[in-house]
Amino acid sequence: MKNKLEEIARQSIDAIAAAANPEALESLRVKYLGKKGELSAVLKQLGTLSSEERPVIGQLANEIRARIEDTLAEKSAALQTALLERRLRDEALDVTIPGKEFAAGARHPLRIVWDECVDIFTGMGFSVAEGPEIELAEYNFTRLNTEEGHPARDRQDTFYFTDDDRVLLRTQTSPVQLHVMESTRPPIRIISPGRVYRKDEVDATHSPMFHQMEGLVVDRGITMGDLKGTLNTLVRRLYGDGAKTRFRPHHFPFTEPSCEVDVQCFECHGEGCRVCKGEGWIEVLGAGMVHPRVLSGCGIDPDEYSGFAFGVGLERLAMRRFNISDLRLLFENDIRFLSQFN
Ligand code: 2NL
Repeated sequence: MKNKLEEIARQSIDAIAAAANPEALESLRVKYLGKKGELSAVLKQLGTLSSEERPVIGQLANEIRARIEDTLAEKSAALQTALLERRLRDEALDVTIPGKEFAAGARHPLRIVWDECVDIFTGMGFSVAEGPEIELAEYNFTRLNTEEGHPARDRQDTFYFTDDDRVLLRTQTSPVQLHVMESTRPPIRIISPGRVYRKDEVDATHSPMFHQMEGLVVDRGITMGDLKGTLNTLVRRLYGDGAKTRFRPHHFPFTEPSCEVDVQCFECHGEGCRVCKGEGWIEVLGAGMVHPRVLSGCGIDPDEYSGFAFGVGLERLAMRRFNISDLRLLFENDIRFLSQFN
């Protein structure tokens, strides 16, 4: 029995030394020291020994149990340390490695002028109104004093969805303003930036989809003076405090009177040059006093209220601001082009 005990001691201590992880160690503890383990199996036979042998073997068994327990504890501590060292090594953070570079995005040039116009007008108390790009011809044309048969409604120029020419892609953002006039009482001060569509062939200055920002003010006693003051502010914020403007008579069906607003050429100061094509002036936007028929069509009494409205093309604004010669560059999403505007 003594031999058997020493055999268990030797085997278990070798096995513990070879254990690779805490789980293996635990199963060795069960195998040698557990209730059904090898040491218990030997101790169960103590009764078969003589009364002289029993205490000697019993003492030896206890010593061996203690030795195995110590060995297990030592090995357990060693495994924990090794595990910790391994984790420290594997999860080490090298704070000297340079950070990963990532490219910061830049706003699209159109978005830059869009945001700028929104800033200028919200600063003057305007709200931003948006609406659907699919509209009724009723709102895109008829209620804007543009009757059936008017050249602007031509199928050559407008994307109609239906054969009866009732539903279309809006050609201007004015329908948004009509919806606002129908649903709210004056005073109204809104701008409506957004996409508009016209059946144009693509070239350096035309695209079937482009962006417009219209504005509308309706209240008691609104005059051409309010129009001029507001649009002069816009032009000076866009082109600098010294910018000179010119309000030139024009015609739009939805305003009366109507005008186009020019800014004096910033390149030649009115002398005439390549930038202004010899004109000395550069056209910026169209505007006018809202036609009384447009007001009454929205349930606003033109005897009580008056208003002004205007429309700006955002592509043209961006092209001039950033000296972009071909409009197509704005829609090709070439990152080499877009990353230049920051
Ligand atoms: C341009 C300039 C313009 C308007 C748009 C407008 C909107 C309503 C009533 C009256 Cl709801 N007018 N918008 C007015 C004048 C000019 O756009 O060059 N358009 C072709």
